[in-house]
Amino acid sequence: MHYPGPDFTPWPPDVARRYRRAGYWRGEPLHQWLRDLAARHGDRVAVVGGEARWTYRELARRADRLAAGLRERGVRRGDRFIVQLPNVPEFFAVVFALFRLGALPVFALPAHRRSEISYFAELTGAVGYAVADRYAGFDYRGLAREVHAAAPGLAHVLVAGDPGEFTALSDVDAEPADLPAGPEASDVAFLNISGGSTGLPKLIPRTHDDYLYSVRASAGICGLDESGVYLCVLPVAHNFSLSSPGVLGALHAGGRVVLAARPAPEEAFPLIAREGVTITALVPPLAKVWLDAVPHRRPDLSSLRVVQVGGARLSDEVAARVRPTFGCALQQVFGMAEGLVNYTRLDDPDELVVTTQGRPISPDDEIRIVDQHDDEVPAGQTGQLLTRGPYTVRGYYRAAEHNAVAFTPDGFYRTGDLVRRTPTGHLVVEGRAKDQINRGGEKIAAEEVENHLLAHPAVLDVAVVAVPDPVLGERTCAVVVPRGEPPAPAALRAFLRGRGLADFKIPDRVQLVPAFPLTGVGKVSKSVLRSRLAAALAAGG
Ligand code: J2J
Repeated sequence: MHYPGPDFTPWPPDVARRYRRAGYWRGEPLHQWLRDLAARHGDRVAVVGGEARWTYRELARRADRLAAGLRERGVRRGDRFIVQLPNVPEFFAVVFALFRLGALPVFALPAHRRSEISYFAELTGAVGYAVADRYAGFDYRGLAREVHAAAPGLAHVLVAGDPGEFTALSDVDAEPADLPAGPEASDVAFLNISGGSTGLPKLIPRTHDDYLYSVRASAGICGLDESGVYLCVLPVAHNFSLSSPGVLGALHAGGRVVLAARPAPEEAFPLIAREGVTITALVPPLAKVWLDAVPHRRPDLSSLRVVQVGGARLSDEVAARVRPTFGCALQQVFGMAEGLVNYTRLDDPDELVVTTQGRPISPDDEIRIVDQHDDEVPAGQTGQLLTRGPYTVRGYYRAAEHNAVAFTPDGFYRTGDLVRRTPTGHLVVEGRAKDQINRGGEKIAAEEVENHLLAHPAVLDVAVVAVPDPVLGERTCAVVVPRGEPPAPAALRAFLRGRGLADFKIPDRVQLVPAFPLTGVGKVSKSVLRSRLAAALAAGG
């Protein structure tokens, strides 16, 4: 299948020159970066996960041997390789091995299922797929079997743990003596997943240069140094936990990464005490769960310096509880896998930390807040956020048509977020213009779920919208106009599961209606649907 559009939309040459001259892009590819870290911090512990404690040297050695093993099996520079690993140390060996070869990891979330993974395989023409044997009660070898049957191009299925009929990751091992030269820093290093707002998920090509800049600058903003211990509780491959400053930021500082298999307080709190964790990153619903757990569990959190919260809007009330309850600083993080990341700073006054979502990393992050005609709104007013800068991409992977609407002609990314800016330059997220549901940090493109539901014979029309939720912030509701006999909600959910859709995208509620409220131009009015549903919910419906 041929996909229109380039794999990668480069920055204009004069802009790229400017970013290099400013020292943002340093010409260092990620595998070289790891080698330098290993030279500097060799015997220090880099990654802790389960029983494993890998030093920097050990991590670099494993990545090199795995790279040589993959090379022997035919993996080449420019190949794509789907990586769907949970929070296990092998994640690092695999991605740095791929970086070393110049093959591109395609980051998938542990929650993704056949629908998402098959699509990534098809879109990217991936040659391989790395999974864990089992995780959170799910057997990924079964998923690999299904995906492989539909995408025979996936020549290498690698399994961390018991491989079944596939290849054990530990068997991919060779002397790294004559590996060819690795990729350039200006090359695309990997494909990130976008939250998405369209029918099919989008992939985001990030270069070594641009990503490392965001990691380095983020580590600085978060005050990470060799004494830093980062606890990774969110999925490691998510942009937040990978780079803001995340696991890579902790490595950059010569600190230690601690991987939590599950984010629940009973797992995370003992790890914080045992490892002396200094910083961690949470989504708002998880922050609430942790805050509520502190009075009962009385954990030793005395090592914590910073708790970051981001991925979805944190309410001011919950934000205000963080410092008194955890005894450390709160940092709000408003970021996106496409690039731009905003942080409240550690020396910001409390008022700003509690009520804003921070300000951009870079002095060269360009921010425009505009109305529906792309005209800037007056200072302090709410509008749509557009951005471009030294670590914000200029286009999605193989998506020419979508790029024409998702980016302005002069290269600004349309975030779809509604924000206002305070006089201090901090952004406050006021809402969203994109057709997406943010379910406690997990992003759901309404159109993607709608397209699946439209394939059901008893669904004439459907609109997937957000309904307010006290725990998650938002949940999903599929509003369905039936064709003939109304389908049972449970049957629709089972139908979506059967189509291999990730669980978090399965609608929480299904509402049957005879017809949709229409806008003036005859389109479904989702805003009317949303307010009707919210009103019905508030009234106890
Ligand atoms: C409101 N909405 C937010 C916040 C993200 C750091 C942190 C988060 C992400 C992330 C990330 C928000 N308040 N604090 O990649 O590096 C919503 C916005 C945004 C979208 C991006 C990082 N923080 N959001 O969440 O690519 O709508 O990245 O455009 O998953 O999440 O989602 P994603």
